[in-house]
Amino acid sequence: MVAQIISGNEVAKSIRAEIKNEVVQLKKVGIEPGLVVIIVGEDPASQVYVRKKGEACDELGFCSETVRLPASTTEEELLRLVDKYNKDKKFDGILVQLPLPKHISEEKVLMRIDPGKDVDGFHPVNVGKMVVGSADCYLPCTPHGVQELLIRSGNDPAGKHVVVLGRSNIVGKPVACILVQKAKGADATVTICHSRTKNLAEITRQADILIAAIGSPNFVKADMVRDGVVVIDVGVNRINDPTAKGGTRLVGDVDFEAVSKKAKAITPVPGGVGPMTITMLMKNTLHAAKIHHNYKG
Ligand code: L34
Repeated sequence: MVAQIISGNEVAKSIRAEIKNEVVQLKKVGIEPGLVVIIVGEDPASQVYVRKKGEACDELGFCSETVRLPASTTEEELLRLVDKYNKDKKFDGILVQLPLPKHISEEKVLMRIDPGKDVDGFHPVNVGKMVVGSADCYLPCTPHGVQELLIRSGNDPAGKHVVVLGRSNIVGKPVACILVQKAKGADATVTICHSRTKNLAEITRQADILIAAIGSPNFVKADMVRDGVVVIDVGVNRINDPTAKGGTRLVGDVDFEAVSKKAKAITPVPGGVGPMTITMLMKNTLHAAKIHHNYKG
């Protein structure tokens, strides 16, 4: 079977075009969506993602600011900065890039963000609203991006057995929660697997849709999937490869070469889920701007 390659770049492009049009309309009535991204420390992967978020803001006509803080920043300093942006009307969304240095409590910082500006959807108020299926909440960007990729690539999860590999708060748990919801673009039967799961391959082989989010390079092998599976690879792992430019190469959690031979559809890494994460962040920020300005367009 020749798998359909689900291009996150392409889907992201069309969603961004939709957002761009909306921004044009908003600007006519004096509204400019604003996003502030805060990054603490020098983690190279985080630097890349944060730069891409700033570039997306520029591309779509959002006002944006990136605050780069040293790894030595104290929790108190970061909390005070969050307080400042909570009050600043110029910014509709606040994003604190994770992971944070060990001496700062991520939970404390995320709790401090005004839930109305929590475009990451990580604040417990938004997490709670997501669980009950409230329309009025910010869905976390990567899980929401996964759902959009499935829908827009013609792979509606309704009635399908979705197997999620990984139980993180950023991807595994929320993506399971979103896809099991009684709603359009969801309605799946969901199984979550993790490091303590017994007979993992037996379960993954039952998947109609497999979502890999464990952060382990090339973990999913061909013998772990059935013919015709749809695979969404959330992993972004940088591995050493002397033949690659810079000596490293990005790979997902799925052995793409082998698994794509059995799959009906599969996302690549890079160019799959990554661009969707950033695009859903833009969508959440646009939504926040509309709410903050009581815009009913
Ligand atoms: N607060 N922290 C917060 N919000 C988030 O939504 C994130 N995440 C995850 C890490 N920490 C976070 C991201 O932004 C992961 N993530 C993310 C964002 C973008 C990309 C990957 C992960 C991405 O654009 N990936 C590109 C390749 C980038 C590269 O060259 O390294 C891709 O095509 O997959």
